[in-house]
Amino acid sequence: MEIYQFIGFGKVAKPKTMKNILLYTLLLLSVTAKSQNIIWLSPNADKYQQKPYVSETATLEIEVKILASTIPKTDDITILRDGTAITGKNGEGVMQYTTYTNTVALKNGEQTIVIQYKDKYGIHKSPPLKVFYAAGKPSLHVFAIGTNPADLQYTAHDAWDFANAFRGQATGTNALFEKVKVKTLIGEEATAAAMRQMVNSAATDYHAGKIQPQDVVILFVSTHGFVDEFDKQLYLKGDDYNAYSNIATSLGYQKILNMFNRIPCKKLIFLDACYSGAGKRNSNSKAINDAIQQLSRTQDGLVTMTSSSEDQVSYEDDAWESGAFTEALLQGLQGKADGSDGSYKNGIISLDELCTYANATVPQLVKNKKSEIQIPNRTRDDLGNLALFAAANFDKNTLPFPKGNTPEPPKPVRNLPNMVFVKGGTFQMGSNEGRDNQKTIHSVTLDDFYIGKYEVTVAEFEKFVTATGYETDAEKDGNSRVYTTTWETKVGIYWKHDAKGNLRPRSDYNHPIIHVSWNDATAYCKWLQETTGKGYRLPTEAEWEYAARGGNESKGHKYAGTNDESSLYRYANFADKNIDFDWSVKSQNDNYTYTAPIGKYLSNELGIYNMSGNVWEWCSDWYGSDYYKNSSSNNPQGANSGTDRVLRGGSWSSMPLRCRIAYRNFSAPKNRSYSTGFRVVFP
Ligand SMILES: [Ca+2]
Ligand SMILES: [Ca+2]
Repeated sequence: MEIYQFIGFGKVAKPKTMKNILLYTLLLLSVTAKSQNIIWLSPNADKYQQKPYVSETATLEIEVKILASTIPKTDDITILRDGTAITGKNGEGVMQYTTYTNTVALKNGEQTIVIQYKDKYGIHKSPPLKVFYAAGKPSLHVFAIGTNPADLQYTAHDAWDFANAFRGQATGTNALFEKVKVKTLIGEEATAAAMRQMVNSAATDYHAGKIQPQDVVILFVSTHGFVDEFDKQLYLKGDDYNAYSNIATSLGYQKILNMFNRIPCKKLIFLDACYSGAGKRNSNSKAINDAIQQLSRTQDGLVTMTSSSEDQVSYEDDAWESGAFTEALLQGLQGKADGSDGSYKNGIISLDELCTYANATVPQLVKNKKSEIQIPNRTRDDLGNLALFAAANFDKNTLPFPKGNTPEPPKPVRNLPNMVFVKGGTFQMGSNEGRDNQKTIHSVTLDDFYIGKYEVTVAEFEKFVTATGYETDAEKDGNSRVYTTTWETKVGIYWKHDAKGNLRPRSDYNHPIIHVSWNDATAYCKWLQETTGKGYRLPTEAEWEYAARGGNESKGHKYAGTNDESSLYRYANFADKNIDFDWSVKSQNDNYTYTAPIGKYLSNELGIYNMSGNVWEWCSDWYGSDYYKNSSSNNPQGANSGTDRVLRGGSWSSMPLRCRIAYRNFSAPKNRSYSTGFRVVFP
């Protein structure tokens, strides 16, 4: 057995089984065959081949294992720093069996350490170890990304507030950092391309010397995330995210790690990777956390903290004016985290203290407001005692939240569609003008109902899609109908696009939803039903016409709100002088070429908007061209069967004739276009 001690496997149990004896023999043969080896034990040079090991102190404890055919002597060992032999700080070092330890004095900056061992066979060198040491304080680099999804209020604010809280950390007597540099991407500027560029800039800044190895880099990201079904990777959605090019419009978490792996700093990632639902964030947090845990563990000097743990949802609330996670982090930095991990209070918040405080506080906040469970999660604790923040230098309001980046996300997403009460009654449905399908004026009696004051907006529809993951017919089939200079079916167009097929800016989410089929409109109503317990549905054709006529306050107008075709521009968005159709009315200007935001024109007698024009509106009925001849008089529901559903009211592309209240249009239930939308009724 002595032979094993001789080559120095002192820390390994002696072989007791045949299998182990065989392994030992193979190892021995391999050592002998390759002659001598010097292996770094500490620091582990394998981990630092490309980037330097960053020493916090001016001296470095080293430990190597020397595999040799004879017992090494300390005299035979030399420490080379940048090729020059130096003596160890404590003299000649210690040789214990095959393990050699010593303490090396470091120069300022980067240097290469090599351990050399000389025997009768020659000189043997360890792999080089790059070491970086900097006297003085590190600098802090904060990168903060906050997109502005319509279903969440505070993601952009969170990123802004978190980043700016650090601005004061380089000032005053207790400043922890030499410099603090803050970069933010907020709201619309946080496109996927800009996010990638920001992450890349950390690596380029490092190679340009703007970020030093001893520095601390913090990345804070607050946005929706998803785990791709094909590559199982976590992606963080850009503000320009669209489902058709979901990867291209997102930032891969793996991409962040790849870039961060190139820089040897201490890297902290705070991730609020929201997933869905108003006021809720990542509802598939298990998949997200699994992806983060798996990836981050392999990265050096990197801690990732997420806003919630497995199978939990992250929340935000008006009372905090932020997500629970950011609220707790900011409270912690302001001083509440000091001593939270059991250490004494010293005014300095360490990473451990901040994480401990967030872990204790987020569940409380969420339990109090939402009666739900949310516990933040972190990948590992090897940077735990990193001093992060001097509480006295908390600086939340150095800069106001940027204007022009939609600081207040569209409010309607929080609200249900605005509804107008329509008192039931009896009216004369149909008209003797126009096509035959409108003729046979007949008496119809309706019960009371409520109808949408406006057409359903893009923001309202997005709320539904975000909550349910619903795919519209346009998305399933991969196209919709748009108007460019001609009418055309265009690939890749769906509810996020405008009538020309361009992606709508978020500021246009107050326009009516278009590119939705009857099926889509019905699915939206069903979701509203399930969410509210109220009987949301599409209006019947009779309800639509009665409401458009002004119900029991009707003045008998031809168009919703007016009988005067020459003043239609005040009541409706139709084919006016702004668009060049053969049938455009060049004498009128309604100010909009395509769709107009809801509520832009005058309402009808009941205070309902855009019943004439803007977008065609789906009704629940099957279309029957001669239905009026044998319609039931009491709450008629339309034809018993058919191939098309009813569309009413005309649109931005219609001549006045088609914007008349009595005008009947129709299309197949899965058809959708630049001009088809809807509004809802209940019960
Ligand atoms: Ca118009
Ligand atoms: Ca309309």
